[in-house]
Amino acid sequence: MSKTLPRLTTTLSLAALALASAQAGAANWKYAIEESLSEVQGVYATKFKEVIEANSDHKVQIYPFGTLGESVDVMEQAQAGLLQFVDQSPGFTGSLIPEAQVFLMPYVIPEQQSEINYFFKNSKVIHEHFPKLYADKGLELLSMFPEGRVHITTQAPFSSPADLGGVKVRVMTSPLLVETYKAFGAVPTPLPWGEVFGALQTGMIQGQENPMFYIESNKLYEVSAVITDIGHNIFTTAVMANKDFYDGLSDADQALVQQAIAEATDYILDYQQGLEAESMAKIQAAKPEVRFVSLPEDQRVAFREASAAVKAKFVEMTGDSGQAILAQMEADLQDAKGK
Ligand code: 6CS
Repeated sequence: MSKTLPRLTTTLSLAALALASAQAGAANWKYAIEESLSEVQGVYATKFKEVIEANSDHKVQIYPFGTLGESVDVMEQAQAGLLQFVDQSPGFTGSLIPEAQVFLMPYVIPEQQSEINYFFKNSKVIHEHFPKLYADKGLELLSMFPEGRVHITTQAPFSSPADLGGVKVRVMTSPLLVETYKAFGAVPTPLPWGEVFGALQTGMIQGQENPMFYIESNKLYEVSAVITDIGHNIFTTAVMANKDFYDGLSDADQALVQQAIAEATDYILDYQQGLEAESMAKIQAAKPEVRFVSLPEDQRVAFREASAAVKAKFVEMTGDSGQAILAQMEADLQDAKGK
């Protein structure tokens, strides 16, 4: 036997040990989203994954919509610790954390993109108040970001709440969205996302609301005649981690997660510049007869006035806690003015 063999064996076992310990520190994190990889939540999650994987031995596996169930199923899996990260929008979180519905209230968020971005990056309501509410549900709130202005698809044009009388409009499952569309004169129909296209196709519902990119990527225009902007809201979403998992991470890994979240948030705000116009152009090319309507200000007034009842409902649903959230949000939006 060669005398060098024991030394070689030692060297090899040291290398194996180093590899094993690196692997012990290397984790596989599961991250579920409500959209496909090429849609806004998917682009965000992909950037997050890139930053994590470029700066550690960890791997991030992204589960797009449809792979693990509907949004509510995925949230249960995240709360149970089966998933480490989850993206869920307040339109669904509203039944778990009623205060999250503040993001659904019509005519509250400004229309100016720079103000919207400033609000999402700097507001106290998002960075100080909501983390406590999410923590109570076993979730570490990592980020909230906008996904674009919400548009309403219908089969016929409308210019007033009276025109929406009897029109069944699908909403996400938040009770506040139901109140919103009641106030807007329509018949709100809460449905999980997976049922929306079929319900439009069969005429079970006549309309729904979503950002333009989502109307385009899911071909909702194929089962709609009119796409209307009444300027009532933007679509907000949130990324969270299972709280026990997050609390159990080393300081270095928590810092890494925060770095990936910060980079993904900057990236997604930038990524969405021009996305609405591009999506509109694609819809126009695919179905030239689709009618785009932007309600003039004098016709928006009736919808703005109707939204006062929604604010009252929000306060009724959330009590003192919701009122404090609303007051902080209004102060943050005031601070974002002109930014
Ligand atoms: O309307 C919905 O249910 C979906 N809309 C968007 C933009 N993202 C995910 C959500 O499931």
